[in-house]
Amino acid sequence: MMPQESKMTEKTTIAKYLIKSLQGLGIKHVFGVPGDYVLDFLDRVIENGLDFTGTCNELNAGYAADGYARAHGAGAAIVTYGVGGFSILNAVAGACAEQVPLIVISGAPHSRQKYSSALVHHLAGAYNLQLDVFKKLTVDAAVLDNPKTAAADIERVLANCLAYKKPVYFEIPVDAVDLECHARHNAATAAVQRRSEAEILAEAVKEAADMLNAAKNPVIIAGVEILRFQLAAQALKLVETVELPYATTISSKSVLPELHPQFIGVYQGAFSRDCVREQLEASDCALCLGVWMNDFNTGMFTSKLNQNHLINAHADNLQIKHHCYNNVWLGDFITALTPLLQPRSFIQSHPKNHFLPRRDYKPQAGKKITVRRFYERINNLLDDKMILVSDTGDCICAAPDLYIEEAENFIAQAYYLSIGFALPATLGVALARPDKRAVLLIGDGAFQMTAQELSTIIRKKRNPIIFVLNNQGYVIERMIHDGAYNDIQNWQYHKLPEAFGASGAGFKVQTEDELEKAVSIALAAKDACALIEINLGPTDCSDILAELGRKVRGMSK
Ligand SMILES: Cc1ncc(C[n+]2csc(CCOP(=O)(O)OP(=O)(O)O)c2C)c(N)n1
Ligand SMILES: [Mg+2]
Repeated sequence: MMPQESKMTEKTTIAKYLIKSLQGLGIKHVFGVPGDYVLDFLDRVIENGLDFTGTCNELNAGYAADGYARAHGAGAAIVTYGVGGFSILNAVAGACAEQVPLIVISGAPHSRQKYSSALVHHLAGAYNLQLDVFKKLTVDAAVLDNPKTAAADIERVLANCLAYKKPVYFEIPVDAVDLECHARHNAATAAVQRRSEAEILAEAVKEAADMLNAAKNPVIIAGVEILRFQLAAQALKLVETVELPYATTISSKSVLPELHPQFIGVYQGAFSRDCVREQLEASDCALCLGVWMNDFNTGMFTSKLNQNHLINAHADNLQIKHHCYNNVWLGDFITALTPLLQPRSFIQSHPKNHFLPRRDYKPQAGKKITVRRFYERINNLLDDKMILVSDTGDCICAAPDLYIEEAENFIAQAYYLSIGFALPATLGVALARPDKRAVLLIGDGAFQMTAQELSTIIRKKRNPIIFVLNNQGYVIERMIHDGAYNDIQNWQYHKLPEAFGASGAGFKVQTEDELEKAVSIALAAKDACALIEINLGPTDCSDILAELGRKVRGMSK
């Protein structure tokens, strides 16, 4: 697992080497909140040319860095000890669950105080408590207090972050920031290769190829690991070489382009559109590439994919029917499998039916806006210059039906599902991808969790179009189990841009023509953010949410 060796070393400092290593990963923007234990490190960050974006709290810094990582490959957040470190934890848990390479850097008290057990501020218990907690949610962690080992620690921790696509943690005591250390010249932090065992790979590939070649109507399901491990080009090559129809899941929506003749739709078990479900469940061989079979991706475990017809490849192992192969790396499997498959004729194997969500949309003056009509309008708004970000709530239930033309233009925390993720994540996406315009769908409940970050979006002059779906509370919970606890204070959401310093960027929409007007102003103001508040009935929701509510209600009985 060690990066490539190089004997040339150069004199640097712990802080400078960590910053240079982040820059080596292509990171230009970092997020966080200052505090006395991290100020010297933040000075080095700024002096060495990283853009530090201060967020309103640490949780939001974590979400912003997560969004940046999803859009860019890796992201970093910088916090102070204790109060900052413990505040960011839910974002780290989300990155751990969703396999996102999020790098957390925390300042820490002077080493002398640690060794004398001085009762310094922000200490919640033992000095190593924060490190111990982070170790549970990260793939690797290091305290950078020893100049002899710091450079190697930095390289190892970052290499593991990228290899396993999991969060990592660094802690730097204030006295260690400027300690001199020797680091390898041009250390290739990213040079970690995941490998397969050749004989196991060959046997697995042969069995999979025989099964696929003998099948009458095979299909491919492209999963989220294709996205995380940057295997989309290889997966698309396989799909196009063999001309098989493919589907995705909500976690992997848009991992391959949806504007493609072989695309069937998003599969979610019984929640899928009929034409998607029928083709997948009638298939006599489904090749699943990096699919997470969790509750949300399988329509609350209603999926009826026959285990006897499944080839289920994950990052490091592969299951065919009822047996497993270990030490088979997904990238190697796809590359080795492609030439062994007999190409089908497109006419014979192309999807019998795609789910085509885009319909003509003509606004009707004075007509109250509904959930169904709103998403019809969104489907006519999205294009290949936009990245759609969705929070948890009815919007993620409606998302399978939204049409994302180009690959990798959809971002959501579709498994961990922490509400409020998407607004700060949009800040990260907007900084990582200035070439695209972010479009955010977020419920009023989720928005109230992390709303302050709208002010950072405005401060950083980003231009997302933010739709706040105001149904006066938690409609997803209302559909599952209603009670007064699902109602929230009805904010004047459209007034917030002005309160945060952006005049003319807020719109309140009650009718279809008001939506039209707001959208056209937002599109014309290409460089400014817009917040469009959509006023919906308290139980108006998507078909999928209505079905999910029935299912979850049934499960709890
Ligand atoms: C941090 C967090 N707390 C609580 C929940 C449980 N939860 C899931 S959806 C939801 C309501 C979301 O409301 P809103 O954002 O308004 O979307 P809507 O359901 O109304 O479309 C809640 C509270 C959660 N997923 N994450
Ligand atoms: Mg709501």
